Amino acid sequence: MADLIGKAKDYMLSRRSFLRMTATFTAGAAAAVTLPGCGLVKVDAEQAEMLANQEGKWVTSACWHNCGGRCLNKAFVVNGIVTKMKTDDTHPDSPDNPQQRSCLRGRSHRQHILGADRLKYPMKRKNWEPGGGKKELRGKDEWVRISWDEALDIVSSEIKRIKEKYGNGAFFYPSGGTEIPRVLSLYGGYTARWGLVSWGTWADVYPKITGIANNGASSGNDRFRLRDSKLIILWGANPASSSMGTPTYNFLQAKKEGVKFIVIDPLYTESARVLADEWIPIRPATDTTLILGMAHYIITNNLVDKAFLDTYCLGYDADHLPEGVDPKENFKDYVLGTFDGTPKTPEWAAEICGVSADLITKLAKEYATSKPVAVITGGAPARINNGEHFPHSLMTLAFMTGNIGVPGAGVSPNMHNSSTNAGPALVKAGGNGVPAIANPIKAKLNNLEMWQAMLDGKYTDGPGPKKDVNIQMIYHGYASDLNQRAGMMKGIEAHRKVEFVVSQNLFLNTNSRYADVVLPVSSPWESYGGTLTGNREILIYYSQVIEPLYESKSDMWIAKELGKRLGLDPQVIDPVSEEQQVYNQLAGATVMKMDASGYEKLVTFTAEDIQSLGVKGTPQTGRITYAEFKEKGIYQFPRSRGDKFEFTSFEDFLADPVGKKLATPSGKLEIYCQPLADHIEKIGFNLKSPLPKYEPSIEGYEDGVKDGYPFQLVTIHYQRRSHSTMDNVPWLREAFPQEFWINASDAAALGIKNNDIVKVTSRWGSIIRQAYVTERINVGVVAVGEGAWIEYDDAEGVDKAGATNVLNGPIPSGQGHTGHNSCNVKVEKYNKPLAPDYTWPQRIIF
Ligand SMILES: Nc1nc2c(c(=O)[nH]1)N[C@H]1C(S)=C(S)[C@@H](COP(=O)(O)OP(=O)(O)OC[C@H]3O[C@@H](n4cnc5c(=O)[nH]c(N)nc54)[C@H](O)[C@@H]3O)O[C@H]1N2
Ligand SMILES: Nc1nc2c(c(=O)[nH]1)N[C@H]1C(S)=C(S)[C@@H](COP(=O)(O)OP(=O)(O)OC[C@H]3O[C@@H](n4cnc5c(=O)[nH]c(N)nc54)[C@H](O)[C@@H]3O)O[C@H]1N2
Ligand code: SF4
Ligand SMILES: [Mo]
Repeated sequence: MADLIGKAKDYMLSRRSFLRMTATFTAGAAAAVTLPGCGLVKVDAEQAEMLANQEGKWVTSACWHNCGGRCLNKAFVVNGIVTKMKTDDTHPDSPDNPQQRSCLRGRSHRQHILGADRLKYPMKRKNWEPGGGKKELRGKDEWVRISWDEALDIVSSEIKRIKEKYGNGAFFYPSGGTEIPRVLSLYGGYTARWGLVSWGTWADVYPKITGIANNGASSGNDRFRLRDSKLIILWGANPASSSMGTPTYNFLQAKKEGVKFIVIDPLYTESARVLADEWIPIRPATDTTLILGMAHYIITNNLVDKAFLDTYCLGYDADHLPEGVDPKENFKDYVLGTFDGTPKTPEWAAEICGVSADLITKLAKEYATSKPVAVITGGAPARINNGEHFPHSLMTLAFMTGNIGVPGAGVSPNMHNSSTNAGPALVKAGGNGVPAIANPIKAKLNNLEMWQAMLDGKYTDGPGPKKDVNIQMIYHGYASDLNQRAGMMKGIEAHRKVEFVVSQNLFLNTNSRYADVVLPVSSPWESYGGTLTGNREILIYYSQVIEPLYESKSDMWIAKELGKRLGLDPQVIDPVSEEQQVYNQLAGATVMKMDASGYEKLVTFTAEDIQSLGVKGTPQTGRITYAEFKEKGIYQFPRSRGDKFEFTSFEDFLADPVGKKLATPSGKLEIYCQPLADHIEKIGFNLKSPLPKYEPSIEGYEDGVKDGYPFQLVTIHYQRRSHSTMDNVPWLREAFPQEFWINASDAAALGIKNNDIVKVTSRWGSIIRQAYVTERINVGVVAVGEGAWIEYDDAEGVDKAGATNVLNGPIPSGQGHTGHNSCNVKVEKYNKPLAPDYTWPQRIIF
């Protein structure tokens, strides 16, 4: 193996040439634009020559992370070694049929998968003993290599012991993968986790007020219809950093056709650099006031689309409320302040959101008069504590101006690869044929309560008194819960309290570092293959690239081996072979017929194909042969302007509001939404009015002012990594330095210069980072990329990596979805040096 890694190193693309490419990418507007059209990674001349002389083949490699994009990546495999990567060259690139080109992460994937810090062998903590041993050493103990047999015996005997002593409810499996949950479910069940981190309050608000599930693809326009917009507002959306792949490129086509772009964001983002005609900096977690201020102007200047509201909506004014509701409880009177004495004027809004009243007025006028307007919003502005008012009011603004259901109009809560391309999937994979196994235990801990629940044994289950829970084992699978959920310092405490922690991962990431036993997992590059979905026009079929590295094993192998030791039937845990699962997905894959009348089979399989794959199946005819799909690695649906697959959400409803009524109690768009209020009441954290009203967020701007935390923190999705995934890749660390954004005037007032080390403190913890002093962020706002792997310095009481969930508090509210962008902090200069993290030692434990 050492030799294999040595050989791979010889072939590596030089760090210098990679950084050169990164520099072009981050340098400015042109950079993000050119990504879809730029060349492949360059290698130095000597290396190019050496590589050219090698016999090898291109294999479609998985890029499977939860990264907001989905691109075609190929690995050149020579002698079982990956020597270089490339991206989509399966067809000529054009604006109408763009190639699905990868980002810097995809291009540095070898540095990740073949990293020296891959977990190589099962390891246990030196001071571990049954029941935990010195539990306080979790996160700082030494590691000891053990055999797979010993590792599996330890994990299974702890599972048995804990079940016997405390019962199944003591097992906590927070997230990721289906394999271990199958084992735990068959073994009597486990306490699960609930609550979303991505969508913020859009998650339940969108379906409650529209009757349509919020899966991203269901809202807004497809990429061609976006070109019909007059104005596109990126309302807290930064696709150039957080939806890599085609979204920014699609926006550019709209821009080329003359669409105006306004960006409302505390940061002047990469997307703003590329697209914005105007940038409106705002205070985080206060957007609702901006919306209400705009609504006030629109109402008082007779710009309301009354016919739209009367026909399609419930709750705008006293004449359109559900029966029995107090007529004072309507949106119009709330905005005008008729009964509460506070008109939500632009001046009122300006005080809170920091956007001037003049600008609010101008924006309102433009929004109401330049129809159609499309609003694209990431999860970010709704990723705030008790922030249900934001999505509710943003939708209402669109209803008031008839900016819904018309080509080029709409509100799209979406930050993934469908954000510029809404509409039903034009190609999709079939199911894998594996029957689910239900978890017999119904108790679930909310993201924002789980660590505290482990510390004090209580959790919320509805509006009644809290219930008891006694977690004694944390089993970390395919996720990064400790690092990626708010309240990390509580999380570490909880990890040091329970009797057993196990983590299966590719790396000694945060979950693994704080565990007793770590199990090395093989990556999808080392597995048989599979499918990946992306934007609605593509399906990717990746294949095995290399053999499993070192002693790593698949998640399923681990599940079966544990199952055997727990007396479970491995056939029930793993009833369908990997080969058959992939075949099922491919044979079941469907593609939209060219006349849009429904779906047909995608892949042709001959009897010989089926035989050579060693699977059960019957020959079928589809649009692409199995061999071609495997070779290309992608099927891309052909599109053109004006085709039958263009899409705008709510178009059907607008055409026929009775026949195609919505799945809400009123059949209409609900500005007055009792089901939403009931839903939140039932969850048990707080109450919400059925109307969209402004209520300051917990740890929003107002709390910061009140409590002496003058800065509002936003935690952005960062190009270095996909959440915490790939944070350990040194090249990416060097390219994206995990900097702390602060406005130049704020920095000057604190005596902070560019690259100075600063300490950032919230009510929950402290981090240190180097300052990026810039005009590209609003005054009073600071930002750090989420996902860095915590490096806690106990002596100093600070995290050196800038792990944002050290700062984000575990504050349960509303729907129970996390509010990572409402967080108050203090900032001060830190008078000790901090070396750039790409120079830090990697976490190599054997
Ligand atoms: N402060 C702050 N925190 C945030 C956010 C924020 O905006 N601010 N954003 C939130 C959002 S939107 C999200 S979606 C979450 C993401 O939170 P997570 O999904 O928990 O985070 P990832 O870092 O994607 O974790 C994936 C892990 O799986 C591992 N892995 C990859 N492949 C395999 C495999 O085949 N098997 C196994 N066993 N492991 C594998 C990777 O090494 C990695 O450790 O983070 C949230 N956290
Ligand atoms: N590079 C990279 N891309 C990713 C991911 C990743 O980890 N890395 N993760 C993917 C996943 S799972 C998700 S869920 C998405 C998240 O996608 P988003 O939520 O769209 O991404 P963010 O970077 O959190 O925020 C987008 C913009 O919103 C702004 N913003 C923050 N708070 C507010 C606010 O209160 N008001 C307004 N108006 N703007 C605000 C931020 O400054 C930022 O520019 O990203 C996906 N894409
Ligand atoms: S955007 Fe995502 S899928 Fe595409 S190359 Fe980057 S990491 Fe891979
Ligand atoms: Mo997410």
